[in-house]
Formats: sequence, structure tokens, C-alpha cells
Amino acid sequence: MKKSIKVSISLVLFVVTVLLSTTGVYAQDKIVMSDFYLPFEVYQGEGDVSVVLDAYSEEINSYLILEKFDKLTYKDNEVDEKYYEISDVDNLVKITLKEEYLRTFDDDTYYFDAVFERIDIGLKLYVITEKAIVKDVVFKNTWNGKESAGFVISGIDYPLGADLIEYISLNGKKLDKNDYVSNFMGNSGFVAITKDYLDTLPAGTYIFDVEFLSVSGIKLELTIPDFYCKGDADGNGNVTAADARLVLRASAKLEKLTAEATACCDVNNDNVINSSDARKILRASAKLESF
Ligand SMILES: [Ca+2]
Ligand SMILES: [Ca+2]
Repeated sequence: MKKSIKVSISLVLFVVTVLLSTTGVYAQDKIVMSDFYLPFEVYQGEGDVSVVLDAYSEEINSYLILEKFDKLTYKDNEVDEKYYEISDVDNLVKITLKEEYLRTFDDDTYYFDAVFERIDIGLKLYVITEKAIVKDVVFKNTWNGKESAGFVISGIDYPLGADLIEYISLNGKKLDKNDYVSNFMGNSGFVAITKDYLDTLPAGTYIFDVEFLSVSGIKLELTIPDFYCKGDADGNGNVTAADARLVLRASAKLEKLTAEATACCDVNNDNVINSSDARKILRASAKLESF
């Protein structure tokens, strides 16, 4: 849990830092946090939803104070004050959208701006009253054994967000929140399963289920190669000159190796298949070298 929070907080800080450095903070300029959104609680069809404006940056937070609040806007139109409440919680501003207003939104993701004297901060509202079920949506990858295994998730017509992932499971067993990281913008993003977790799995093909609040049925198919296959490009169980030849041809783009063979044949672990891998494999086949 702690690790994933740290990851997302550092990501936010990174975004904030980049934004500050690109927008420039001058005495009179207004700071606009483009592509940065704090999420309201998910509206699931009843009740009010709130967001506490904590940008994880003392500097930004110093502009987000109740006395300096001007208005809330949606698509550049001011939201009528009867539709929301604004309050102070431990020196942070809290904005609550009222249910009568929320009921006017269909399922989707909506973007607001909280306008303060010195800063405009983006707010994101997920309205999810029905969970969609998709079928045959499988994202595939082959693990390289060296880092986390990432999956780009896109082409799904429902709101997706890192904060909308309820859980990821393998054969019905939920992964710990430390076992993956995720980042989404709009309806696409990525999920990466950590190396530490994958190191616990033997070679094979695994299907992970990603359960979003908004969508059920998205699957991640990950192949974990047998990393003892080192150098065996043709998968016949032995390392021979034929493997070296295949790797050399692959490095010259004359041949295409499978993802699994690619993971096996990057014997010098530099993430590319080239002639030095072929050379090492040739030497290994002649017992002049071992991996
Ligand atoms: Ca072979
Ligand atoms: Ca290599």
C-alpha cells in the first residue's frame, strides 16, 4: 500500500514540478495546472461527492485557500452556487457537489476547474452508475525478466482511471496493491505488474483480470519465458551454432524472433538483440563461454 501511494505522490509532484517550470510562476501570473486533475469521490448514483484540494505541494496548496476561492466552472461556465458547498478541512479546501446536480450527469468522466485568485486547478468527476462488461479484451505482453511488465490499455469506451481499479487478480486471487502500478489519463493508460511479484511466478502464461469500478472483463495476458532457455533461439532445448545464426539474422532484421525467444537470447542483458548476443551464443555452443 505504502509503495503505491509513494509512487502516485511522486508522480503528482513530478507533474507539478514540470508544470511549474513550464508555466513559470511570476508574481502576477495566474497558475494554470493543465493536465492535472484532483478526483472527486466516484459518483455511483447516490449521495454527494467531495474532493479535498490537496495538490501534494506546499507551494500549490498555499494558493488553494478558502478566502481566495472565486468560482467553480464546468466547460468554462460557472456552476451555480446552489449545486455545491465549499468548506475548510484542516487548512485544505473541500468542495462537495450535491446529489441533485450529480443526477444530471450520465456515466462518463467530467472535468471542472476550481478558480482561485492565483490558481486554476482541475477537478475530475467520474460518474459510474452501471458497470459495463467487456469480452475478449485481452492485452498481451511477454516479460523480459528484468523490470515490471507493462500493459498499455486503450480503446475502451468507458471511463478508466488508476483510482477506478478495484483490484487485479490472478486465478481469483487478488494481487496486493504493492504488486502493480497504474497511470491513466482519459480512457487510456497503463498497468504494470512489478518484477518483485513476477519473480514469484514460474514460467508459463498467465491471465490477470483487471476489475475497474466502471468496467469488468479486461484481461492482461503475460507470458513468462523459461529464463533457463538462455541462448536457445529455436527452442529445441540445446544451444548450438544454429541459434547463434538465428540471432545474427534477427539482429540484421532478416528474421523475427518470438517475444519469448527474444527474452531468451538477450544474453548480455542490454535489452536489444544484436551481434554481440549472437557471438556469445556461438561461443557458448562451442563451450568457450557460459551465460
Ligand atoms: Ca537451439
Ligand atoms: Ca543483447
